[in-house]
Amino acid sequence: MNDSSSATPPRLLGTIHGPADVKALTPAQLPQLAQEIRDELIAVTAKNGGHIGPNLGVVELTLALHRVFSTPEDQLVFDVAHQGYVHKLLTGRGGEFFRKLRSTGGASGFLCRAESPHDSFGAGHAGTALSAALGMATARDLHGSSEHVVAICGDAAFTCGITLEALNNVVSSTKRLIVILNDNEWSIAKNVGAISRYLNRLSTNSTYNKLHHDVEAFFKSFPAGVEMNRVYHKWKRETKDFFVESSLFEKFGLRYIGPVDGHNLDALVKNLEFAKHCDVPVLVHVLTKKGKGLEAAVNSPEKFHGASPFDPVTGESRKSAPGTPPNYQDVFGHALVRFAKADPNIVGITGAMPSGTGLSHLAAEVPRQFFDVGIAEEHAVLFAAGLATKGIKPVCAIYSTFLQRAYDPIIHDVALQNLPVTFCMDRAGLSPNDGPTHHGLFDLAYLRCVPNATVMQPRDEDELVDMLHTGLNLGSPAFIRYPRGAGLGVKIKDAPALLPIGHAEVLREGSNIMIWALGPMIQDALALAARLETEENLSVGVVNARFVKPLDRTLLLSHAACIPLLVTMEDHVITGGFGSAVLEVLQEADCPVALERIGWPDKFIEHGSNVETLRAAYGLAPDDIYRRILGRWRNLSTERVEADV
Ligand SMILES: Cc1ncc(C[n+]2csc(CCOP(=O)(O)OP(=O)(O)O)c2C)c(N)n1
Repeated sequence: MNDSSSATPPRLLGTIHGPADVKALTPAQLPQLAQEIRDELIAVTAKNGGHIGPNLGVVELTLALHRVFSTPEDQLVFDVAHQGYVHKLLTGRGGEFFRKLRSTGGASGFLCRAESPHDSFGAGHAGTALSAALGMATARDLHGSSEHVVAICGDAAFTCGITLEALNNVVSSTKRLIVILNDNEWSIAKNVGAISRYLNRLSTNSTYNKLHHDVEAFFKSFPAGVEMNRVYHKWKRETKDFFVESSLFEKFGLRYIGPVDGHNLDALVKNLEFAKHCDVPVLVHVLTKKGKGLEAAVNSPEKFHGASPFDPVTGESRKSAPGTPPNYQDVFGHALVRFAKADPNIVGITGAMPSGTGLSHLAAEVPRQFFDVGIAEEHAVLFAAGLATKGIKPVCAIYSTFLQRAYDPIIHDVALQNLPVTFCMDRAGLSPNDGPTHHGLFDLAYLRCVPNATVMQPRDEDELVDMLHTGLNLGSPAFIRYPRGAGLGVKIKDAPALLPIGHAEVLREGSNIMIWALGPMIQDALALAARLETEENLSVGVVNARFVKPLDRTLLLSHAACIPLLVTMEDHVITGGFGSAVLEVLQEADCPVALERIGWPDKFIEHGSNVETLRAAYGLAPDDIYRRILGRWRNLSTERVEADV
């Protein structure tokens, strides 16, 4: 897939078709390759957007990994896998494929087993690498084979409970595992919590640093090819004090190596070689600079963690079209600030995503009522439950996809005890460039079955504020889902409304067809209704369902009693979603009305250039839906005529 058609003499990157080509380069050529990789990363992400900061930070580390290990025989398991672009460029996924990064037909923004045999484990959610790598290492031991397994975890991965659960099990599961701690001090925002402070002390502690230099010198004293285990044991003896004083990782039974300069290829290769020959699990602590090579990214690591398209020279974000309405996340964030200022019991909780969720506004304006708990969604929800028992009104702002991780605390701790926690689930619906790990397409299905839950979705940003106000006053668990990106640009009322629970809103009357729609699908439904009326002379109504649970049973059954065709539209999987909720009500009432359910099929939806492209690929473009509704109406009319005859 590499592009070697360039007229200018081939750059080194163009000659890299796989890891063997990386190994064939001389050490002196590596800095040039690193520079070319950085140029490519910047050019592609400036155009397509993407995780530029994390990738610029791991150029040398990834090169060193491919110099020392041999994929796909050896397994590299990247945590979150948003920092796998360099790995892609070194494993035959460069050229045009990479230039279409995160777009239809191009490379995924994450690692993915279906994309390459060099991707030993797919990801997109944080904190999975260590457990998965431990599973692979244990399987290797069971099989009696000898490949290496390397988990590459960011410092923020150690704020995840799962990483710590895996750490707790390493020594009881295997004797051979390499963990790279890629420490750049940043999560998306600055990393938080005690472990982050500990890592900071570890990397700036002069004893450790001195020791690291001593280790370098120690290695230099051995001739090439020396038996590494002997070296290791001598090193261990000579650094006994260090191991006794020991790092946190030593207490978990892993040998700690580091800190290593993550931009010094020679030091990286040497330490990885050493780790490769250890017969105990090791953790190599590598210090990297997020955004290295792009000044704007070094200066603004949070903005450039996952950037929208930007100017490659200045780093300025490409301006959105003039007049673009504010994003849902910011409307939510500002509304929460307003409510929190009026009520000191209202607090906002994020799992390491202050800016993505809009809680950064709360952090800036009412910091006492803001909590960033790290990448710890389970803890975030339990923490909220605890707060709620004492009269605090917690708002958990967690993307729909990441809330999946907190499913048990939602049921067992919040809902079972009927605690008043408000959940604000951004990125509900499609997240097109990110793909299947990030689409928020399952939340209705996983929440609808939970007793005590109220589940809603606003039609626009003003209704989002009403729903937040309603949730905060509900006295039981409230879940509000809303999509990625800009709202409709409607005015936000000065005083929010308390919505009557379980009441839908009729936006347009109709007698032939009634479309019950949710959230962003309402705009499509209104346009379809108008078109069906103009082109087919059909009377089509539209309902803003607002509540998926409790559903407006009364209104629904009244429609079912006199309107021949009902349609549901949702940005969610069809299985178990809003349409299924409607179907259940109709079935329970023995109501024989025709129902057409529009939603995403029972499949994992890949990444794509935009929502429109993906909708078209799955027959969900407005024209497709139009044809589907019309076809159903015509069939129905034929059946009725036949029945009359
Ligand atoms: C379960 C989950 N929660 C939140 C996120 C959003 N997220 C993506 S990357 C990231 C920070 C990762 O930081 P780190 O592991 O240190 O890697 P770095 O980007 O700094 O290399 C977060 C919070 C996620 N991917 N998964």
